[in-house]
Amino acid sequence: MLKIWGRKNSSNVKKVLWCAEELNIPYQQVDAGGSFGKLNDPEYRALNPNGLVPTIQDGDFVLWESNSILRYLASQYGNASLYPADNRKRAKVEQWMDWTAGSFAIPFRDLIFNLIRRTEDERDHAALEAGKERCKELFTLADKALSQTPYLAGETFSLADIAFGPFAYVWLELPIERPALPYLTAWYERMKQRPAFNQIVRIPIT
Ligand SMILES: N[C@@H](CCC(=O)N[C@@H](CS)C(=O)NCC(=O)O)C(=O)O
Repeated sequence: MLKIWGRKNSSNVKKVLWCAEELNIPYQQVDAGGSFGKLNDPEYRALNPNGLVPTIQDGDFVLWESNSILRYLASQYGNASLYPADNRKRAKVEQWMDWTAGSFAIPFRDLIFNLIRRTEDERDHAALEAGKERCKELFTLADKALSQTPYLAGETFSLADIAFGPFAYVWLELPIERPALPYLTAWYERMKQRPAFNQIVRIPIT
């Protein structure tokens, strides 16, 4: 059975669990990272030399990097609408996946770590403010895209929404000042109609 390593409250792990649920792939989730530790165990490092989650084991096949895992699961367990075969449609999905990984990772980490995971003494206020501003810009850009199409990569739900969803959930639920982003909010309401989004992504933010 597919084994998914990673704590359930990690945004990158959530993507993989959500994708597995959408594709109805039976899986076993193994807690690792955060307070669960394990990431420096030699057995884990042998699977993922980065010492990060998520990692998957599918039989003897091992893979890390959450967005690569999404692509693999959709290709291997076949769902043409999540990851379209048409080159141009697929490229749009890839574009948004790369954008979430490349643009969000650092500002989002700076915002979350400083806002909820650090004490007042540990907090880096400059990084927190910069993260807040950048996230605002990025979510505003997503709102603009979502004013054109109901889902990030076009007319249908895809891996792009899965890669973006866990970040958007946290940002939309955090007690911070946000500009009014009606299209992003409407997209969020659409995600809430998906049982797997509610089950995997909408859990307490810790
Ligand atoms: N680019 C990697 C990033 C992985 C990553 O940063 N994972 C974080 C959790 S979101 C992690 O392992 N942090 C250490 C920990 O959880 O202890 C991916 O998308 O898989």
